[in-house]
Amino acid sequence: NGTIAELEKKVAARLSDYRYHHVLRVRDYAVKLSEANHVDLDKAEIAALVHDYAKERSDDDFLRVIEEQHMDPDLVHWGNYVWHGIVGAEIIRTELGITDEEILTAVRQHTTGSGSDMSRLSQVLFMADYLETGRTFEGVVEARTITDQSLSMGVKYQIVHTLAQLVQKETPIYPKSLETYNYWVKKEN
Ligand code: DGI
Ligand code: FE
Ligand code: FE
Ligand code: FE
Repeated sequence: NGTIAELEKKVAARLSDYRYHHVLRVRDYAVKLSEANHVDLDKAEIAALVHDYAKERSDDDFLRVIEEQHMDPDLVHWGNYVWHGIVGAEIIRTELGITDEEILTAVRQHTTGSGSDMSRLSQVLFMADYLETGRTFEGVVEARTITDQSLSMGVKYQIVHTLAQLVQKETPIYPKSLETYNYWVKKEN
């Protein structure tokens, strides 16, 4: 239901200009990765446009949705970086009318990744968010090259490097991130 232009307007209305432009760059990168990896372009475009839709909501907004939708009570112990994907998917369903479970799951998995249940669509969104042309972290060129060669090797690169950085900064690790690491680190290609 609705066109891409309408979806763009609804997303833009909920985000700062800075973050909306990130979203548009993720869309472009997701379309490019989808073409190379035989992923449905329309699903990838929609998933990218909505992936950070809830990122600028208040903590109270997320806590209310966790309670109202009877989500995992452990979620309350985490923060925006976990909520905007997992709880955000329910907000996207309600407010944007997106019901495609593959798209919603890609949004749920876009920050932490996941183990064996990551679809190619989820992998594309996870990598597009990491590699979009505005990203400038050390290693981004290498990460783009690896991902051009193999989407799954890109996923492995990202989770290894993100986890190493979180440990370096002594930041709490969400268990799903560890599950993602343990699954993908064993992958050969
Ligand atoms: O929303 P974006 O900034 O575009 O990107 P994102 O949703 O992938 O969030 C990335 C941030 O989340 C990045 O700074 C690393 C952080 N992150 C990912 N997994 C974990 C995490 N932070 C903590 N503390 N623990 C995690 O397990
Ligand atoms: Fe995000
Ligand atoms: Fe990400
Ligand atoms: Fe993002």
